[in-house]
Amino acid sequence: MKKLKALLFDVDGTLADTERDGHRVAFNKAFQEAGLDWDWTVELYEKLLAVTGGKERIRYHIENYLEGDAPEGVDTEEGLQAFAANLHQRKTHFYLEMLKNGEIPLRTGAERLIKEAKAADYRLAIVTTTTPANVTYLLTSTLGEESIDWFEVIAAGDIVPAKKPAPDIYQYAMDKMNLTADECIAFEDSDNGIRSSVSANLKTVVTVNAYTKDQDFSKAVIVLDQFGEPDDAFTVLRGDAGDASYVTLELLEDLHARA
Ligand code: XBP
Ligand code: MG
Repeated sequence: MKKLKALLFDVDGTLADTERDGHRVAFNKAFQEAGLDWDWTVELYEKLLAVTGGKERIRYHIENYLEGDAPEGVDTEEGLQAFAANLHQRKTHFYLEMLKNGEIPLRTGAERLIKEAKAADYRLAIVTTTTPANVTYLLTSTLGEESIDWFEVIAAGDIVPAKKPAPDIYQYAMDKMNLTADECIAFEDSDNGIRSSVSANLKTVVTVNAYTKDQDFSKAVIVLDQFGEPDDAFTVLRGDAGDASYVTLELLEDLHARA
């Protein structure tokens, strides 16, 4: 077994609970601005989360959930692509505005874990399907400007054509860092996320959220409700955390060392 060298963090749902009150709200603002009467409710959005990536999610909605007339021009592949890209650009604008206003905090224990790992010289990376600017703004608005430099690689958005659940984005990050899967641990929150990380042969710690708590995480090394803090213990939903009551580097070393 190789030494544990790096922690690879998903963003949406893992570092921050971004989907329901962040991305979803920003999509709806973009729809409203564009004069579309679409409303991505909390329930509908759960179904749309089957597809990762905002542009891809807009297309998926048009192709599968549209009630009433399709917007003009989406009947050709180019038209559909351009429509999704334009709408998504505005969605990103509204999402960044929310981040700038500090409306989206990190999840419990995320800041502590990142800082402890950095202090102990673990290498850090972000591995996500979201737009790169969304990551930059989330990190700087929660951890400060300098936090961008704590992450050796920020693998995000369209940097690989096949988004999660494909393993490509994890593979991309590990290639950039010149690391193999057995030198890393991944952190995920969703079915699409763990399918991606496990396909890249990564041991994966899952912290669930309201949208993902009933998904299948049988391939995770441990499933928790949160990273936790010394005074705010996690609940272990699957697996064995030993004596730990929050995610520590010691627990990660222990999980990494297990078969
Ligand atoms: C996250 C996503 C993202 C966001 C939206 O998946 O699916 O698409 O919902 O981001 P994961 P963009 O956490 O598995 O990386 O709109 O910027 O694409
Ligand atoms: Mg996620």
